[in-house]
Amino acid sequence: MGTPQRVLAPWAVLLLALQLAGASHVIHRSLEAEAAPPSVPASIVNSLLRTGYHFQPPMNWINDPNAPMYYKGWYHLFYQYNPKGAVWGNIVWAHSVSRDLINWIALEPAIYPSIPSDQYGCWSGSATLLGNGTPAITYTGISRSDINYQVQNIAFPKNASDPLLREWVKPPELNPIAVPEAGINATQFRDPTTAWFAGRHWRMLVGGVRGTRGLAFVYRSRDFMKWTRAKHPLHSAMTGMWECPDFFPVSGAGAENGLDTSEHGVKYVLKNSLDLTRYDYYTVGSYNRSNDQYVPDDPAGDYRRLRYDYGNFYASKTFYDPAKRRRVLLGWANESDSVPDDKAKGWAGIQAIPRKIWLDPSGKQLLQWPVEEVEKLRGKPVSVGGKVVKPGEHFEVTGLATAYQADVEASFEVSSLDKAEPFDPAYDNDAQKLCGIKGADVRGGVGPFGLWVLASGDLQEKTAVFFRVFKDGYGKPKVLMCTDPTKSSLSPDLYKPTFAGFVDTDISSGKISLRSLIDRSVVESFGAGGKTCILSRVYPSIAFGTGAHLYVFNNGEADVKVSHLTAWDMKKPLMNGA
Ligand SMILES: *[C@@H]1O[C@H](CO)[C@@H](O)[C@H](O)[C@H]1NC(C)=O
Ligand SMILES: *[C@@H]1O[C@H](CO)[C@@H](O)[C@H](O)[C@H]1NC(C)=O
Ligand SMILES: *[C@@H]1O[C@H](CO)[C@@H](O)[C@H](O)[C@H]1NC(C)=O
Ligand SMILES: *[C@H]1O[C@@H](CO)[C@H](O)[C@@H](O)[C@@H]1NC(C)=O
Repeated sequence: MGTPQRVLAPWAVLLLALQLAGASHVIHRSLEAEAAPPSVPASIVNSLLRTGYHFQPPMNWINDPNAPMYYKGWYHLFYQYNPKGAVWGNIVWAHSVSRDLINWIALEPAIYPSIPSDQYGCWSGSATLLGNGTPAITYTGISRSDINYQVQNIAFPKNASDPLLREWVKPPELNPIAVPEAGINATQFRDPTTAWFAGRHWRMLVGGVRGTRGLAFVYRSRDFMKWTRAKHPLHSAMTGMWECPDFFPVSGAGAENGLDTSEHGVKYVLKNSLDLTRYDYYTVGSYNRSNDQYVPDDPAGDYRRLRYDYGNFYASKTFYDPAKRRRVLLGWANESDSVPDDKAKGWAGIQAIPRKIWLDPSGKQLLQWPVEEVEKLRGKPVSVGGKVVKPGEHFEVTGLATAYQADVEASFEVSSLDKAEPFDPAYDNDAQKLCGIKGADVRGGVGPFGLWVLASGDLQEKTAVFFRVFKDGYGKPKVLMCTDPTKSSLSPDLYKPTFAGFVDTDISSGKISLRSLIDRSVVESFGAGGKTCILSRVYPSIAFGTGAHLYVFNNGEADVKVSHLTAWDMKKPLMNGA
């Protein structure tokens, strides 16, 4: 694996020194001069399509977020990283720190192959703050060269007084802390969670599979050093391999404060990343501390499939932020371009904007909202109020300096739900397919209405983020939220799925809200206050830079009023020296 490359630019060292000296205000870099788009479709290998305020290193491949935590005034984010290229491989844990989850400083890789039990790769894992406040990291190591033989390892800070936690030690007498015993498939045994303390033991989960049954193994320890597997997994379901399990308490329906992983929750959330579909699913349920069993509230929940995000969002992980008493979710979004394009541009993968998450007042699902710190990037607002969009009409939201790098919040009000189309129950579990058939350009009854983002002035290119309201057999409204990228680019070889999810919201008043974080090749949207979220990667060939526009459209038969819409151009934060 060799020695990982330095990722800390010299000027970042200087900024870091300034921040450590107390000058920890936000440092914005000015936007680079934006070139006018060319008149012929360009290659997607274009610096104007590199994201502006989503997390990424200066170059190379990234995937799963690892061990997010708050320690001595700093947020830490580690992530799966290939120091040698823009495709997966040579995996180490890169490391960045932040005061606000938005401005990031790159440090040296923190965890890289250095002991027999991780010599062929350091895969995903988590951080736990121990009783004395010191963090520990548990992670998956690859210990054989012939197959991806997986064991679990532990690492501690070399110097716990260093708030930046730059160096980690892997005690040889402890590692590995767990091996695939008889009955466990050694190539399907990974991604330890943050541990929690209950009774006299610490517990942590490790993802796995038995046959086609995905499961979360439970490991217990009294001292955090010696770990023993419990007889029964925490939970399992016939879904294939569970990667990156995450398990945490929530403080009650509608309560926005987060809980430390060891605190008692009114409810618990179990998330797993399904290797088969490559999406993150979760259930809300109850956890019994005496037998370490978790039971989803909705017995069909393991298959009915609530998702954090209905777009590109995988291998996510949460952590408890004691500074703001909230639980924060981080997730990886991959590219939707081709591997040759990734190699040509020299980078692949971003992290979604960190989201605060809490239990919806219904108790049935989570709500998610971009952390408030992202609002510090907002520039001058542009507002629209009380504007009615007639069937088949659209209007441009003008005055935004950078419609390609913006934050948009909109509240819509539908005049009447009478014209809602009948809902075909065949699509009950397949919003994405329904959106594929009823995309943004297919005329509807109530909707499609919403935003055209990253749109060219002639509307040849546009990504539609919208709602469409149906009526089920009992006349009850059913709301679909969708991102339709089929017209997002004239460039070939792009993955353009019509990502979609249903929105469990009461639209009887006709009101619904939408927020979109637009960032050059990212459209990250939050429907109905964060009930349904969709992150899409798109690569416009003309609607980039100053060629990008923002519109509101209504392709239904009912009038839609834009009660309020505010859009802000977004500044570029400090981003790992890039
Ligand atoms: C540990 O970190 C603290 C804070 O950064 C520093 O003052 C101290 O010198 C470090 N100790 C060692 C042994 O490096
Ligand atoms: C272990 O998992 C791998 C990857 O899914 C599979 O190819 C292999 O057959 C499994 N081995 C056993 C013994 O089930
Ligand atoms: C929790 O598990 C224990 C031990 O199996 C059992 O006695 C108890 O009834 C369970 N509690 C609930 C609320 O199910
Ligand atoms: C992201 O890329 C697309 C297109 O190549 C794949 O279809 C997805 O499976 C992939 N997602 C993940 C999580 O790997």
